[in-house]
Amino acid sequence: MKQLALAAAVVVVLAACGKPSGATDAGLQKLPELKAAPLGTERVWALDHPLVVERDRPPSNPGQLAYLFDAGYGSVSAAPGLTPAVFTVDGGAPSSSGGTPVLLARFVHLSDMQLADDESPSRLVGFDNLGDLSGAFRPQEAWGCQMLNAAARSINALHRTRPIEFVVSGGDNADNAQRNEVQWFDAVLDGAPQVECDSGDDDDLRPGQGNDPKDPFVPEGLAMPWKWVTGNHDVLNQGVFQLTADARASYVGNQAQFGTRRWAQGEAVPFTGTITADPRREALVRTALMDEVAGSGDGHGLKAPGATQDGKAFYPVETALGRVRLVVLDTSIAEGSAEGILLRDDVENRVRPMLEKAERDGVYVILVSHHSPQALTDGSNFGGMAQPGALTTTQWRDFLGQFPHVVLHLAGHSHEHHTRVARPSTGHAFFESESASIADWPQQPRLVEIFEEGAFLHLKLTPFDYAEDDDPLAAEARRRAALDSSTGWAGGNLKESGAVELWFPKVP
Ligand SMILES: [Ca+2]
Ligand SMILES: [Ca+2]
Ligand SMILES: [Ca+2]
Ligand SMILES: [Ca+2]
Repeated sequence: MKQLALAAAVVVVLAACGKPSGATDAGLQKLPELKAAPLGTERVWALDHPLVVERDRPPSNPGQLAYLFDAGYGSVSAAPGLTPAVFTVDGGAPSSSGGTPVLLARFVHLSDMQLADDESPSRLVGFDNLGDLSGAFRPQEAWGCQMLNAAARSINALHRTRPIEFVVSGGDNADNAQRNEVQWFDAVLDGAPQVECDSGDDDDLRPGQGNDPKDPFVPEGLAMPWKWVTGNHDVLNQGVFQLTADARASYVGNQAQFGTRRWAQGEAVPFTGTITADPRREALVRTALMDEVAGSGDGHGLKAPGATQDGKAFYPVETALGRVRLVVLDTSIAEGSAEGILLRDDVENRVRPMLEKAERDGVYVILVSHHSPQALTDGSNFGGMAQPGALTTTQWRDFLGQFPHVVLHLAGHSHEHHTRVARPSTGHAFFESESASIADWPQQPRLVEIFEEGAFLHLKLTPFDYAEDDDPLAAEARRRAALDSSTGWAGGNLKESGAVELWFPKVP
């Protein structure tokens, strides 16, 4: 009964506050600039409630969500800074090189935003579970644009302390390969005059401006360029299923078959049945995705010659001092499957020339892809089919081992911070590291700093929380993500803090 009353109230509000979609609202203001953004080595937000798997209380049910908040899930406190874990390629003690550190490059890795149009018929919320499909629904997913804006505010504050050259994505920028999701991602990071992350009905969940995630707002926008990396969620339905003609038609239709959200009926999900169609929900096949991103802002790396061939993003990113170069790889599989792939043809024709050039130039290389080498497959996992010419994890590591300037392969996808040393059977050892997501707790990008220090490169990867200062919507999103994590509904183990220092011997 209570829910019905609430739904009726929301419908009244909608009728009262309807306005043409895309209209600009006068008087909207950016949030104030942050005074400071602490790094994770100074302070982090920590969960107050231990992990207890609440199998019978799905946070997708507003009654259960309220119960879980009352039970203390979602409560967070500021905790002391993280102590970095130290890695060397030979497993020995870190070198006390004695050299004065010289900063070679400083950038941010921002991974797995999974910005979701939570009202789309493409949603598969009905499949949300405690296991492999935990990502089908998140109680914070409607707040994605506010979370991304909060991350941009923190990155800009760090930049004002010491310049950050660029932000590189970790992939899974959108959740569902949808045009409006990609456009929202671009608009928030590029600092559009206004963005409204709302589709179908123009919803106003709480009357008034700037007080709910479906309200328009003025994003801060990054103060530095950002670079695109493609993830499985950027090219597939829910990160798993191919965008068939039927799937593409359903995206812009009015039937929610597998569960979505219909705010007019309140927060409860999944809703199945007839919803308001929206052409801005167009599914983006990978060539259309490349065109959409390349056509926004400065093109986000995709205007480099040959960068978007075959709809796959492979390109280099230079750093200002010219001593370190990023090489972006596209490991997504448009034919289906959440896991990653590297095809021998792409490696030989697109990656090898970039690595050979880096070697000729004497430049250190950081590879960046959505999937880590550990997540490389032949494409035959759930939702996909075997692809000819796929490299195994071992073959990829052995390939990289031939290039002495390869220092690190940086990735996302796992939604957890993880670091390891890769020791190929031939060639040299290097590092692999995955950053956590923005979508799920701990919702942290990482600052990547590369120093030259005596006979070593010294890499510091440091997570940091997005700011919630003057931003109750970002704070609400954090508490929801905390609740999702500590009730077991987000999956994952979160064993590593993500603060690491990596020592790599310089190439003579
Ligand atoms: Ca979930
Ligand atoms: Ca809506
Ligand atoms: Ca709205
Ligand atoms: Ca509102």
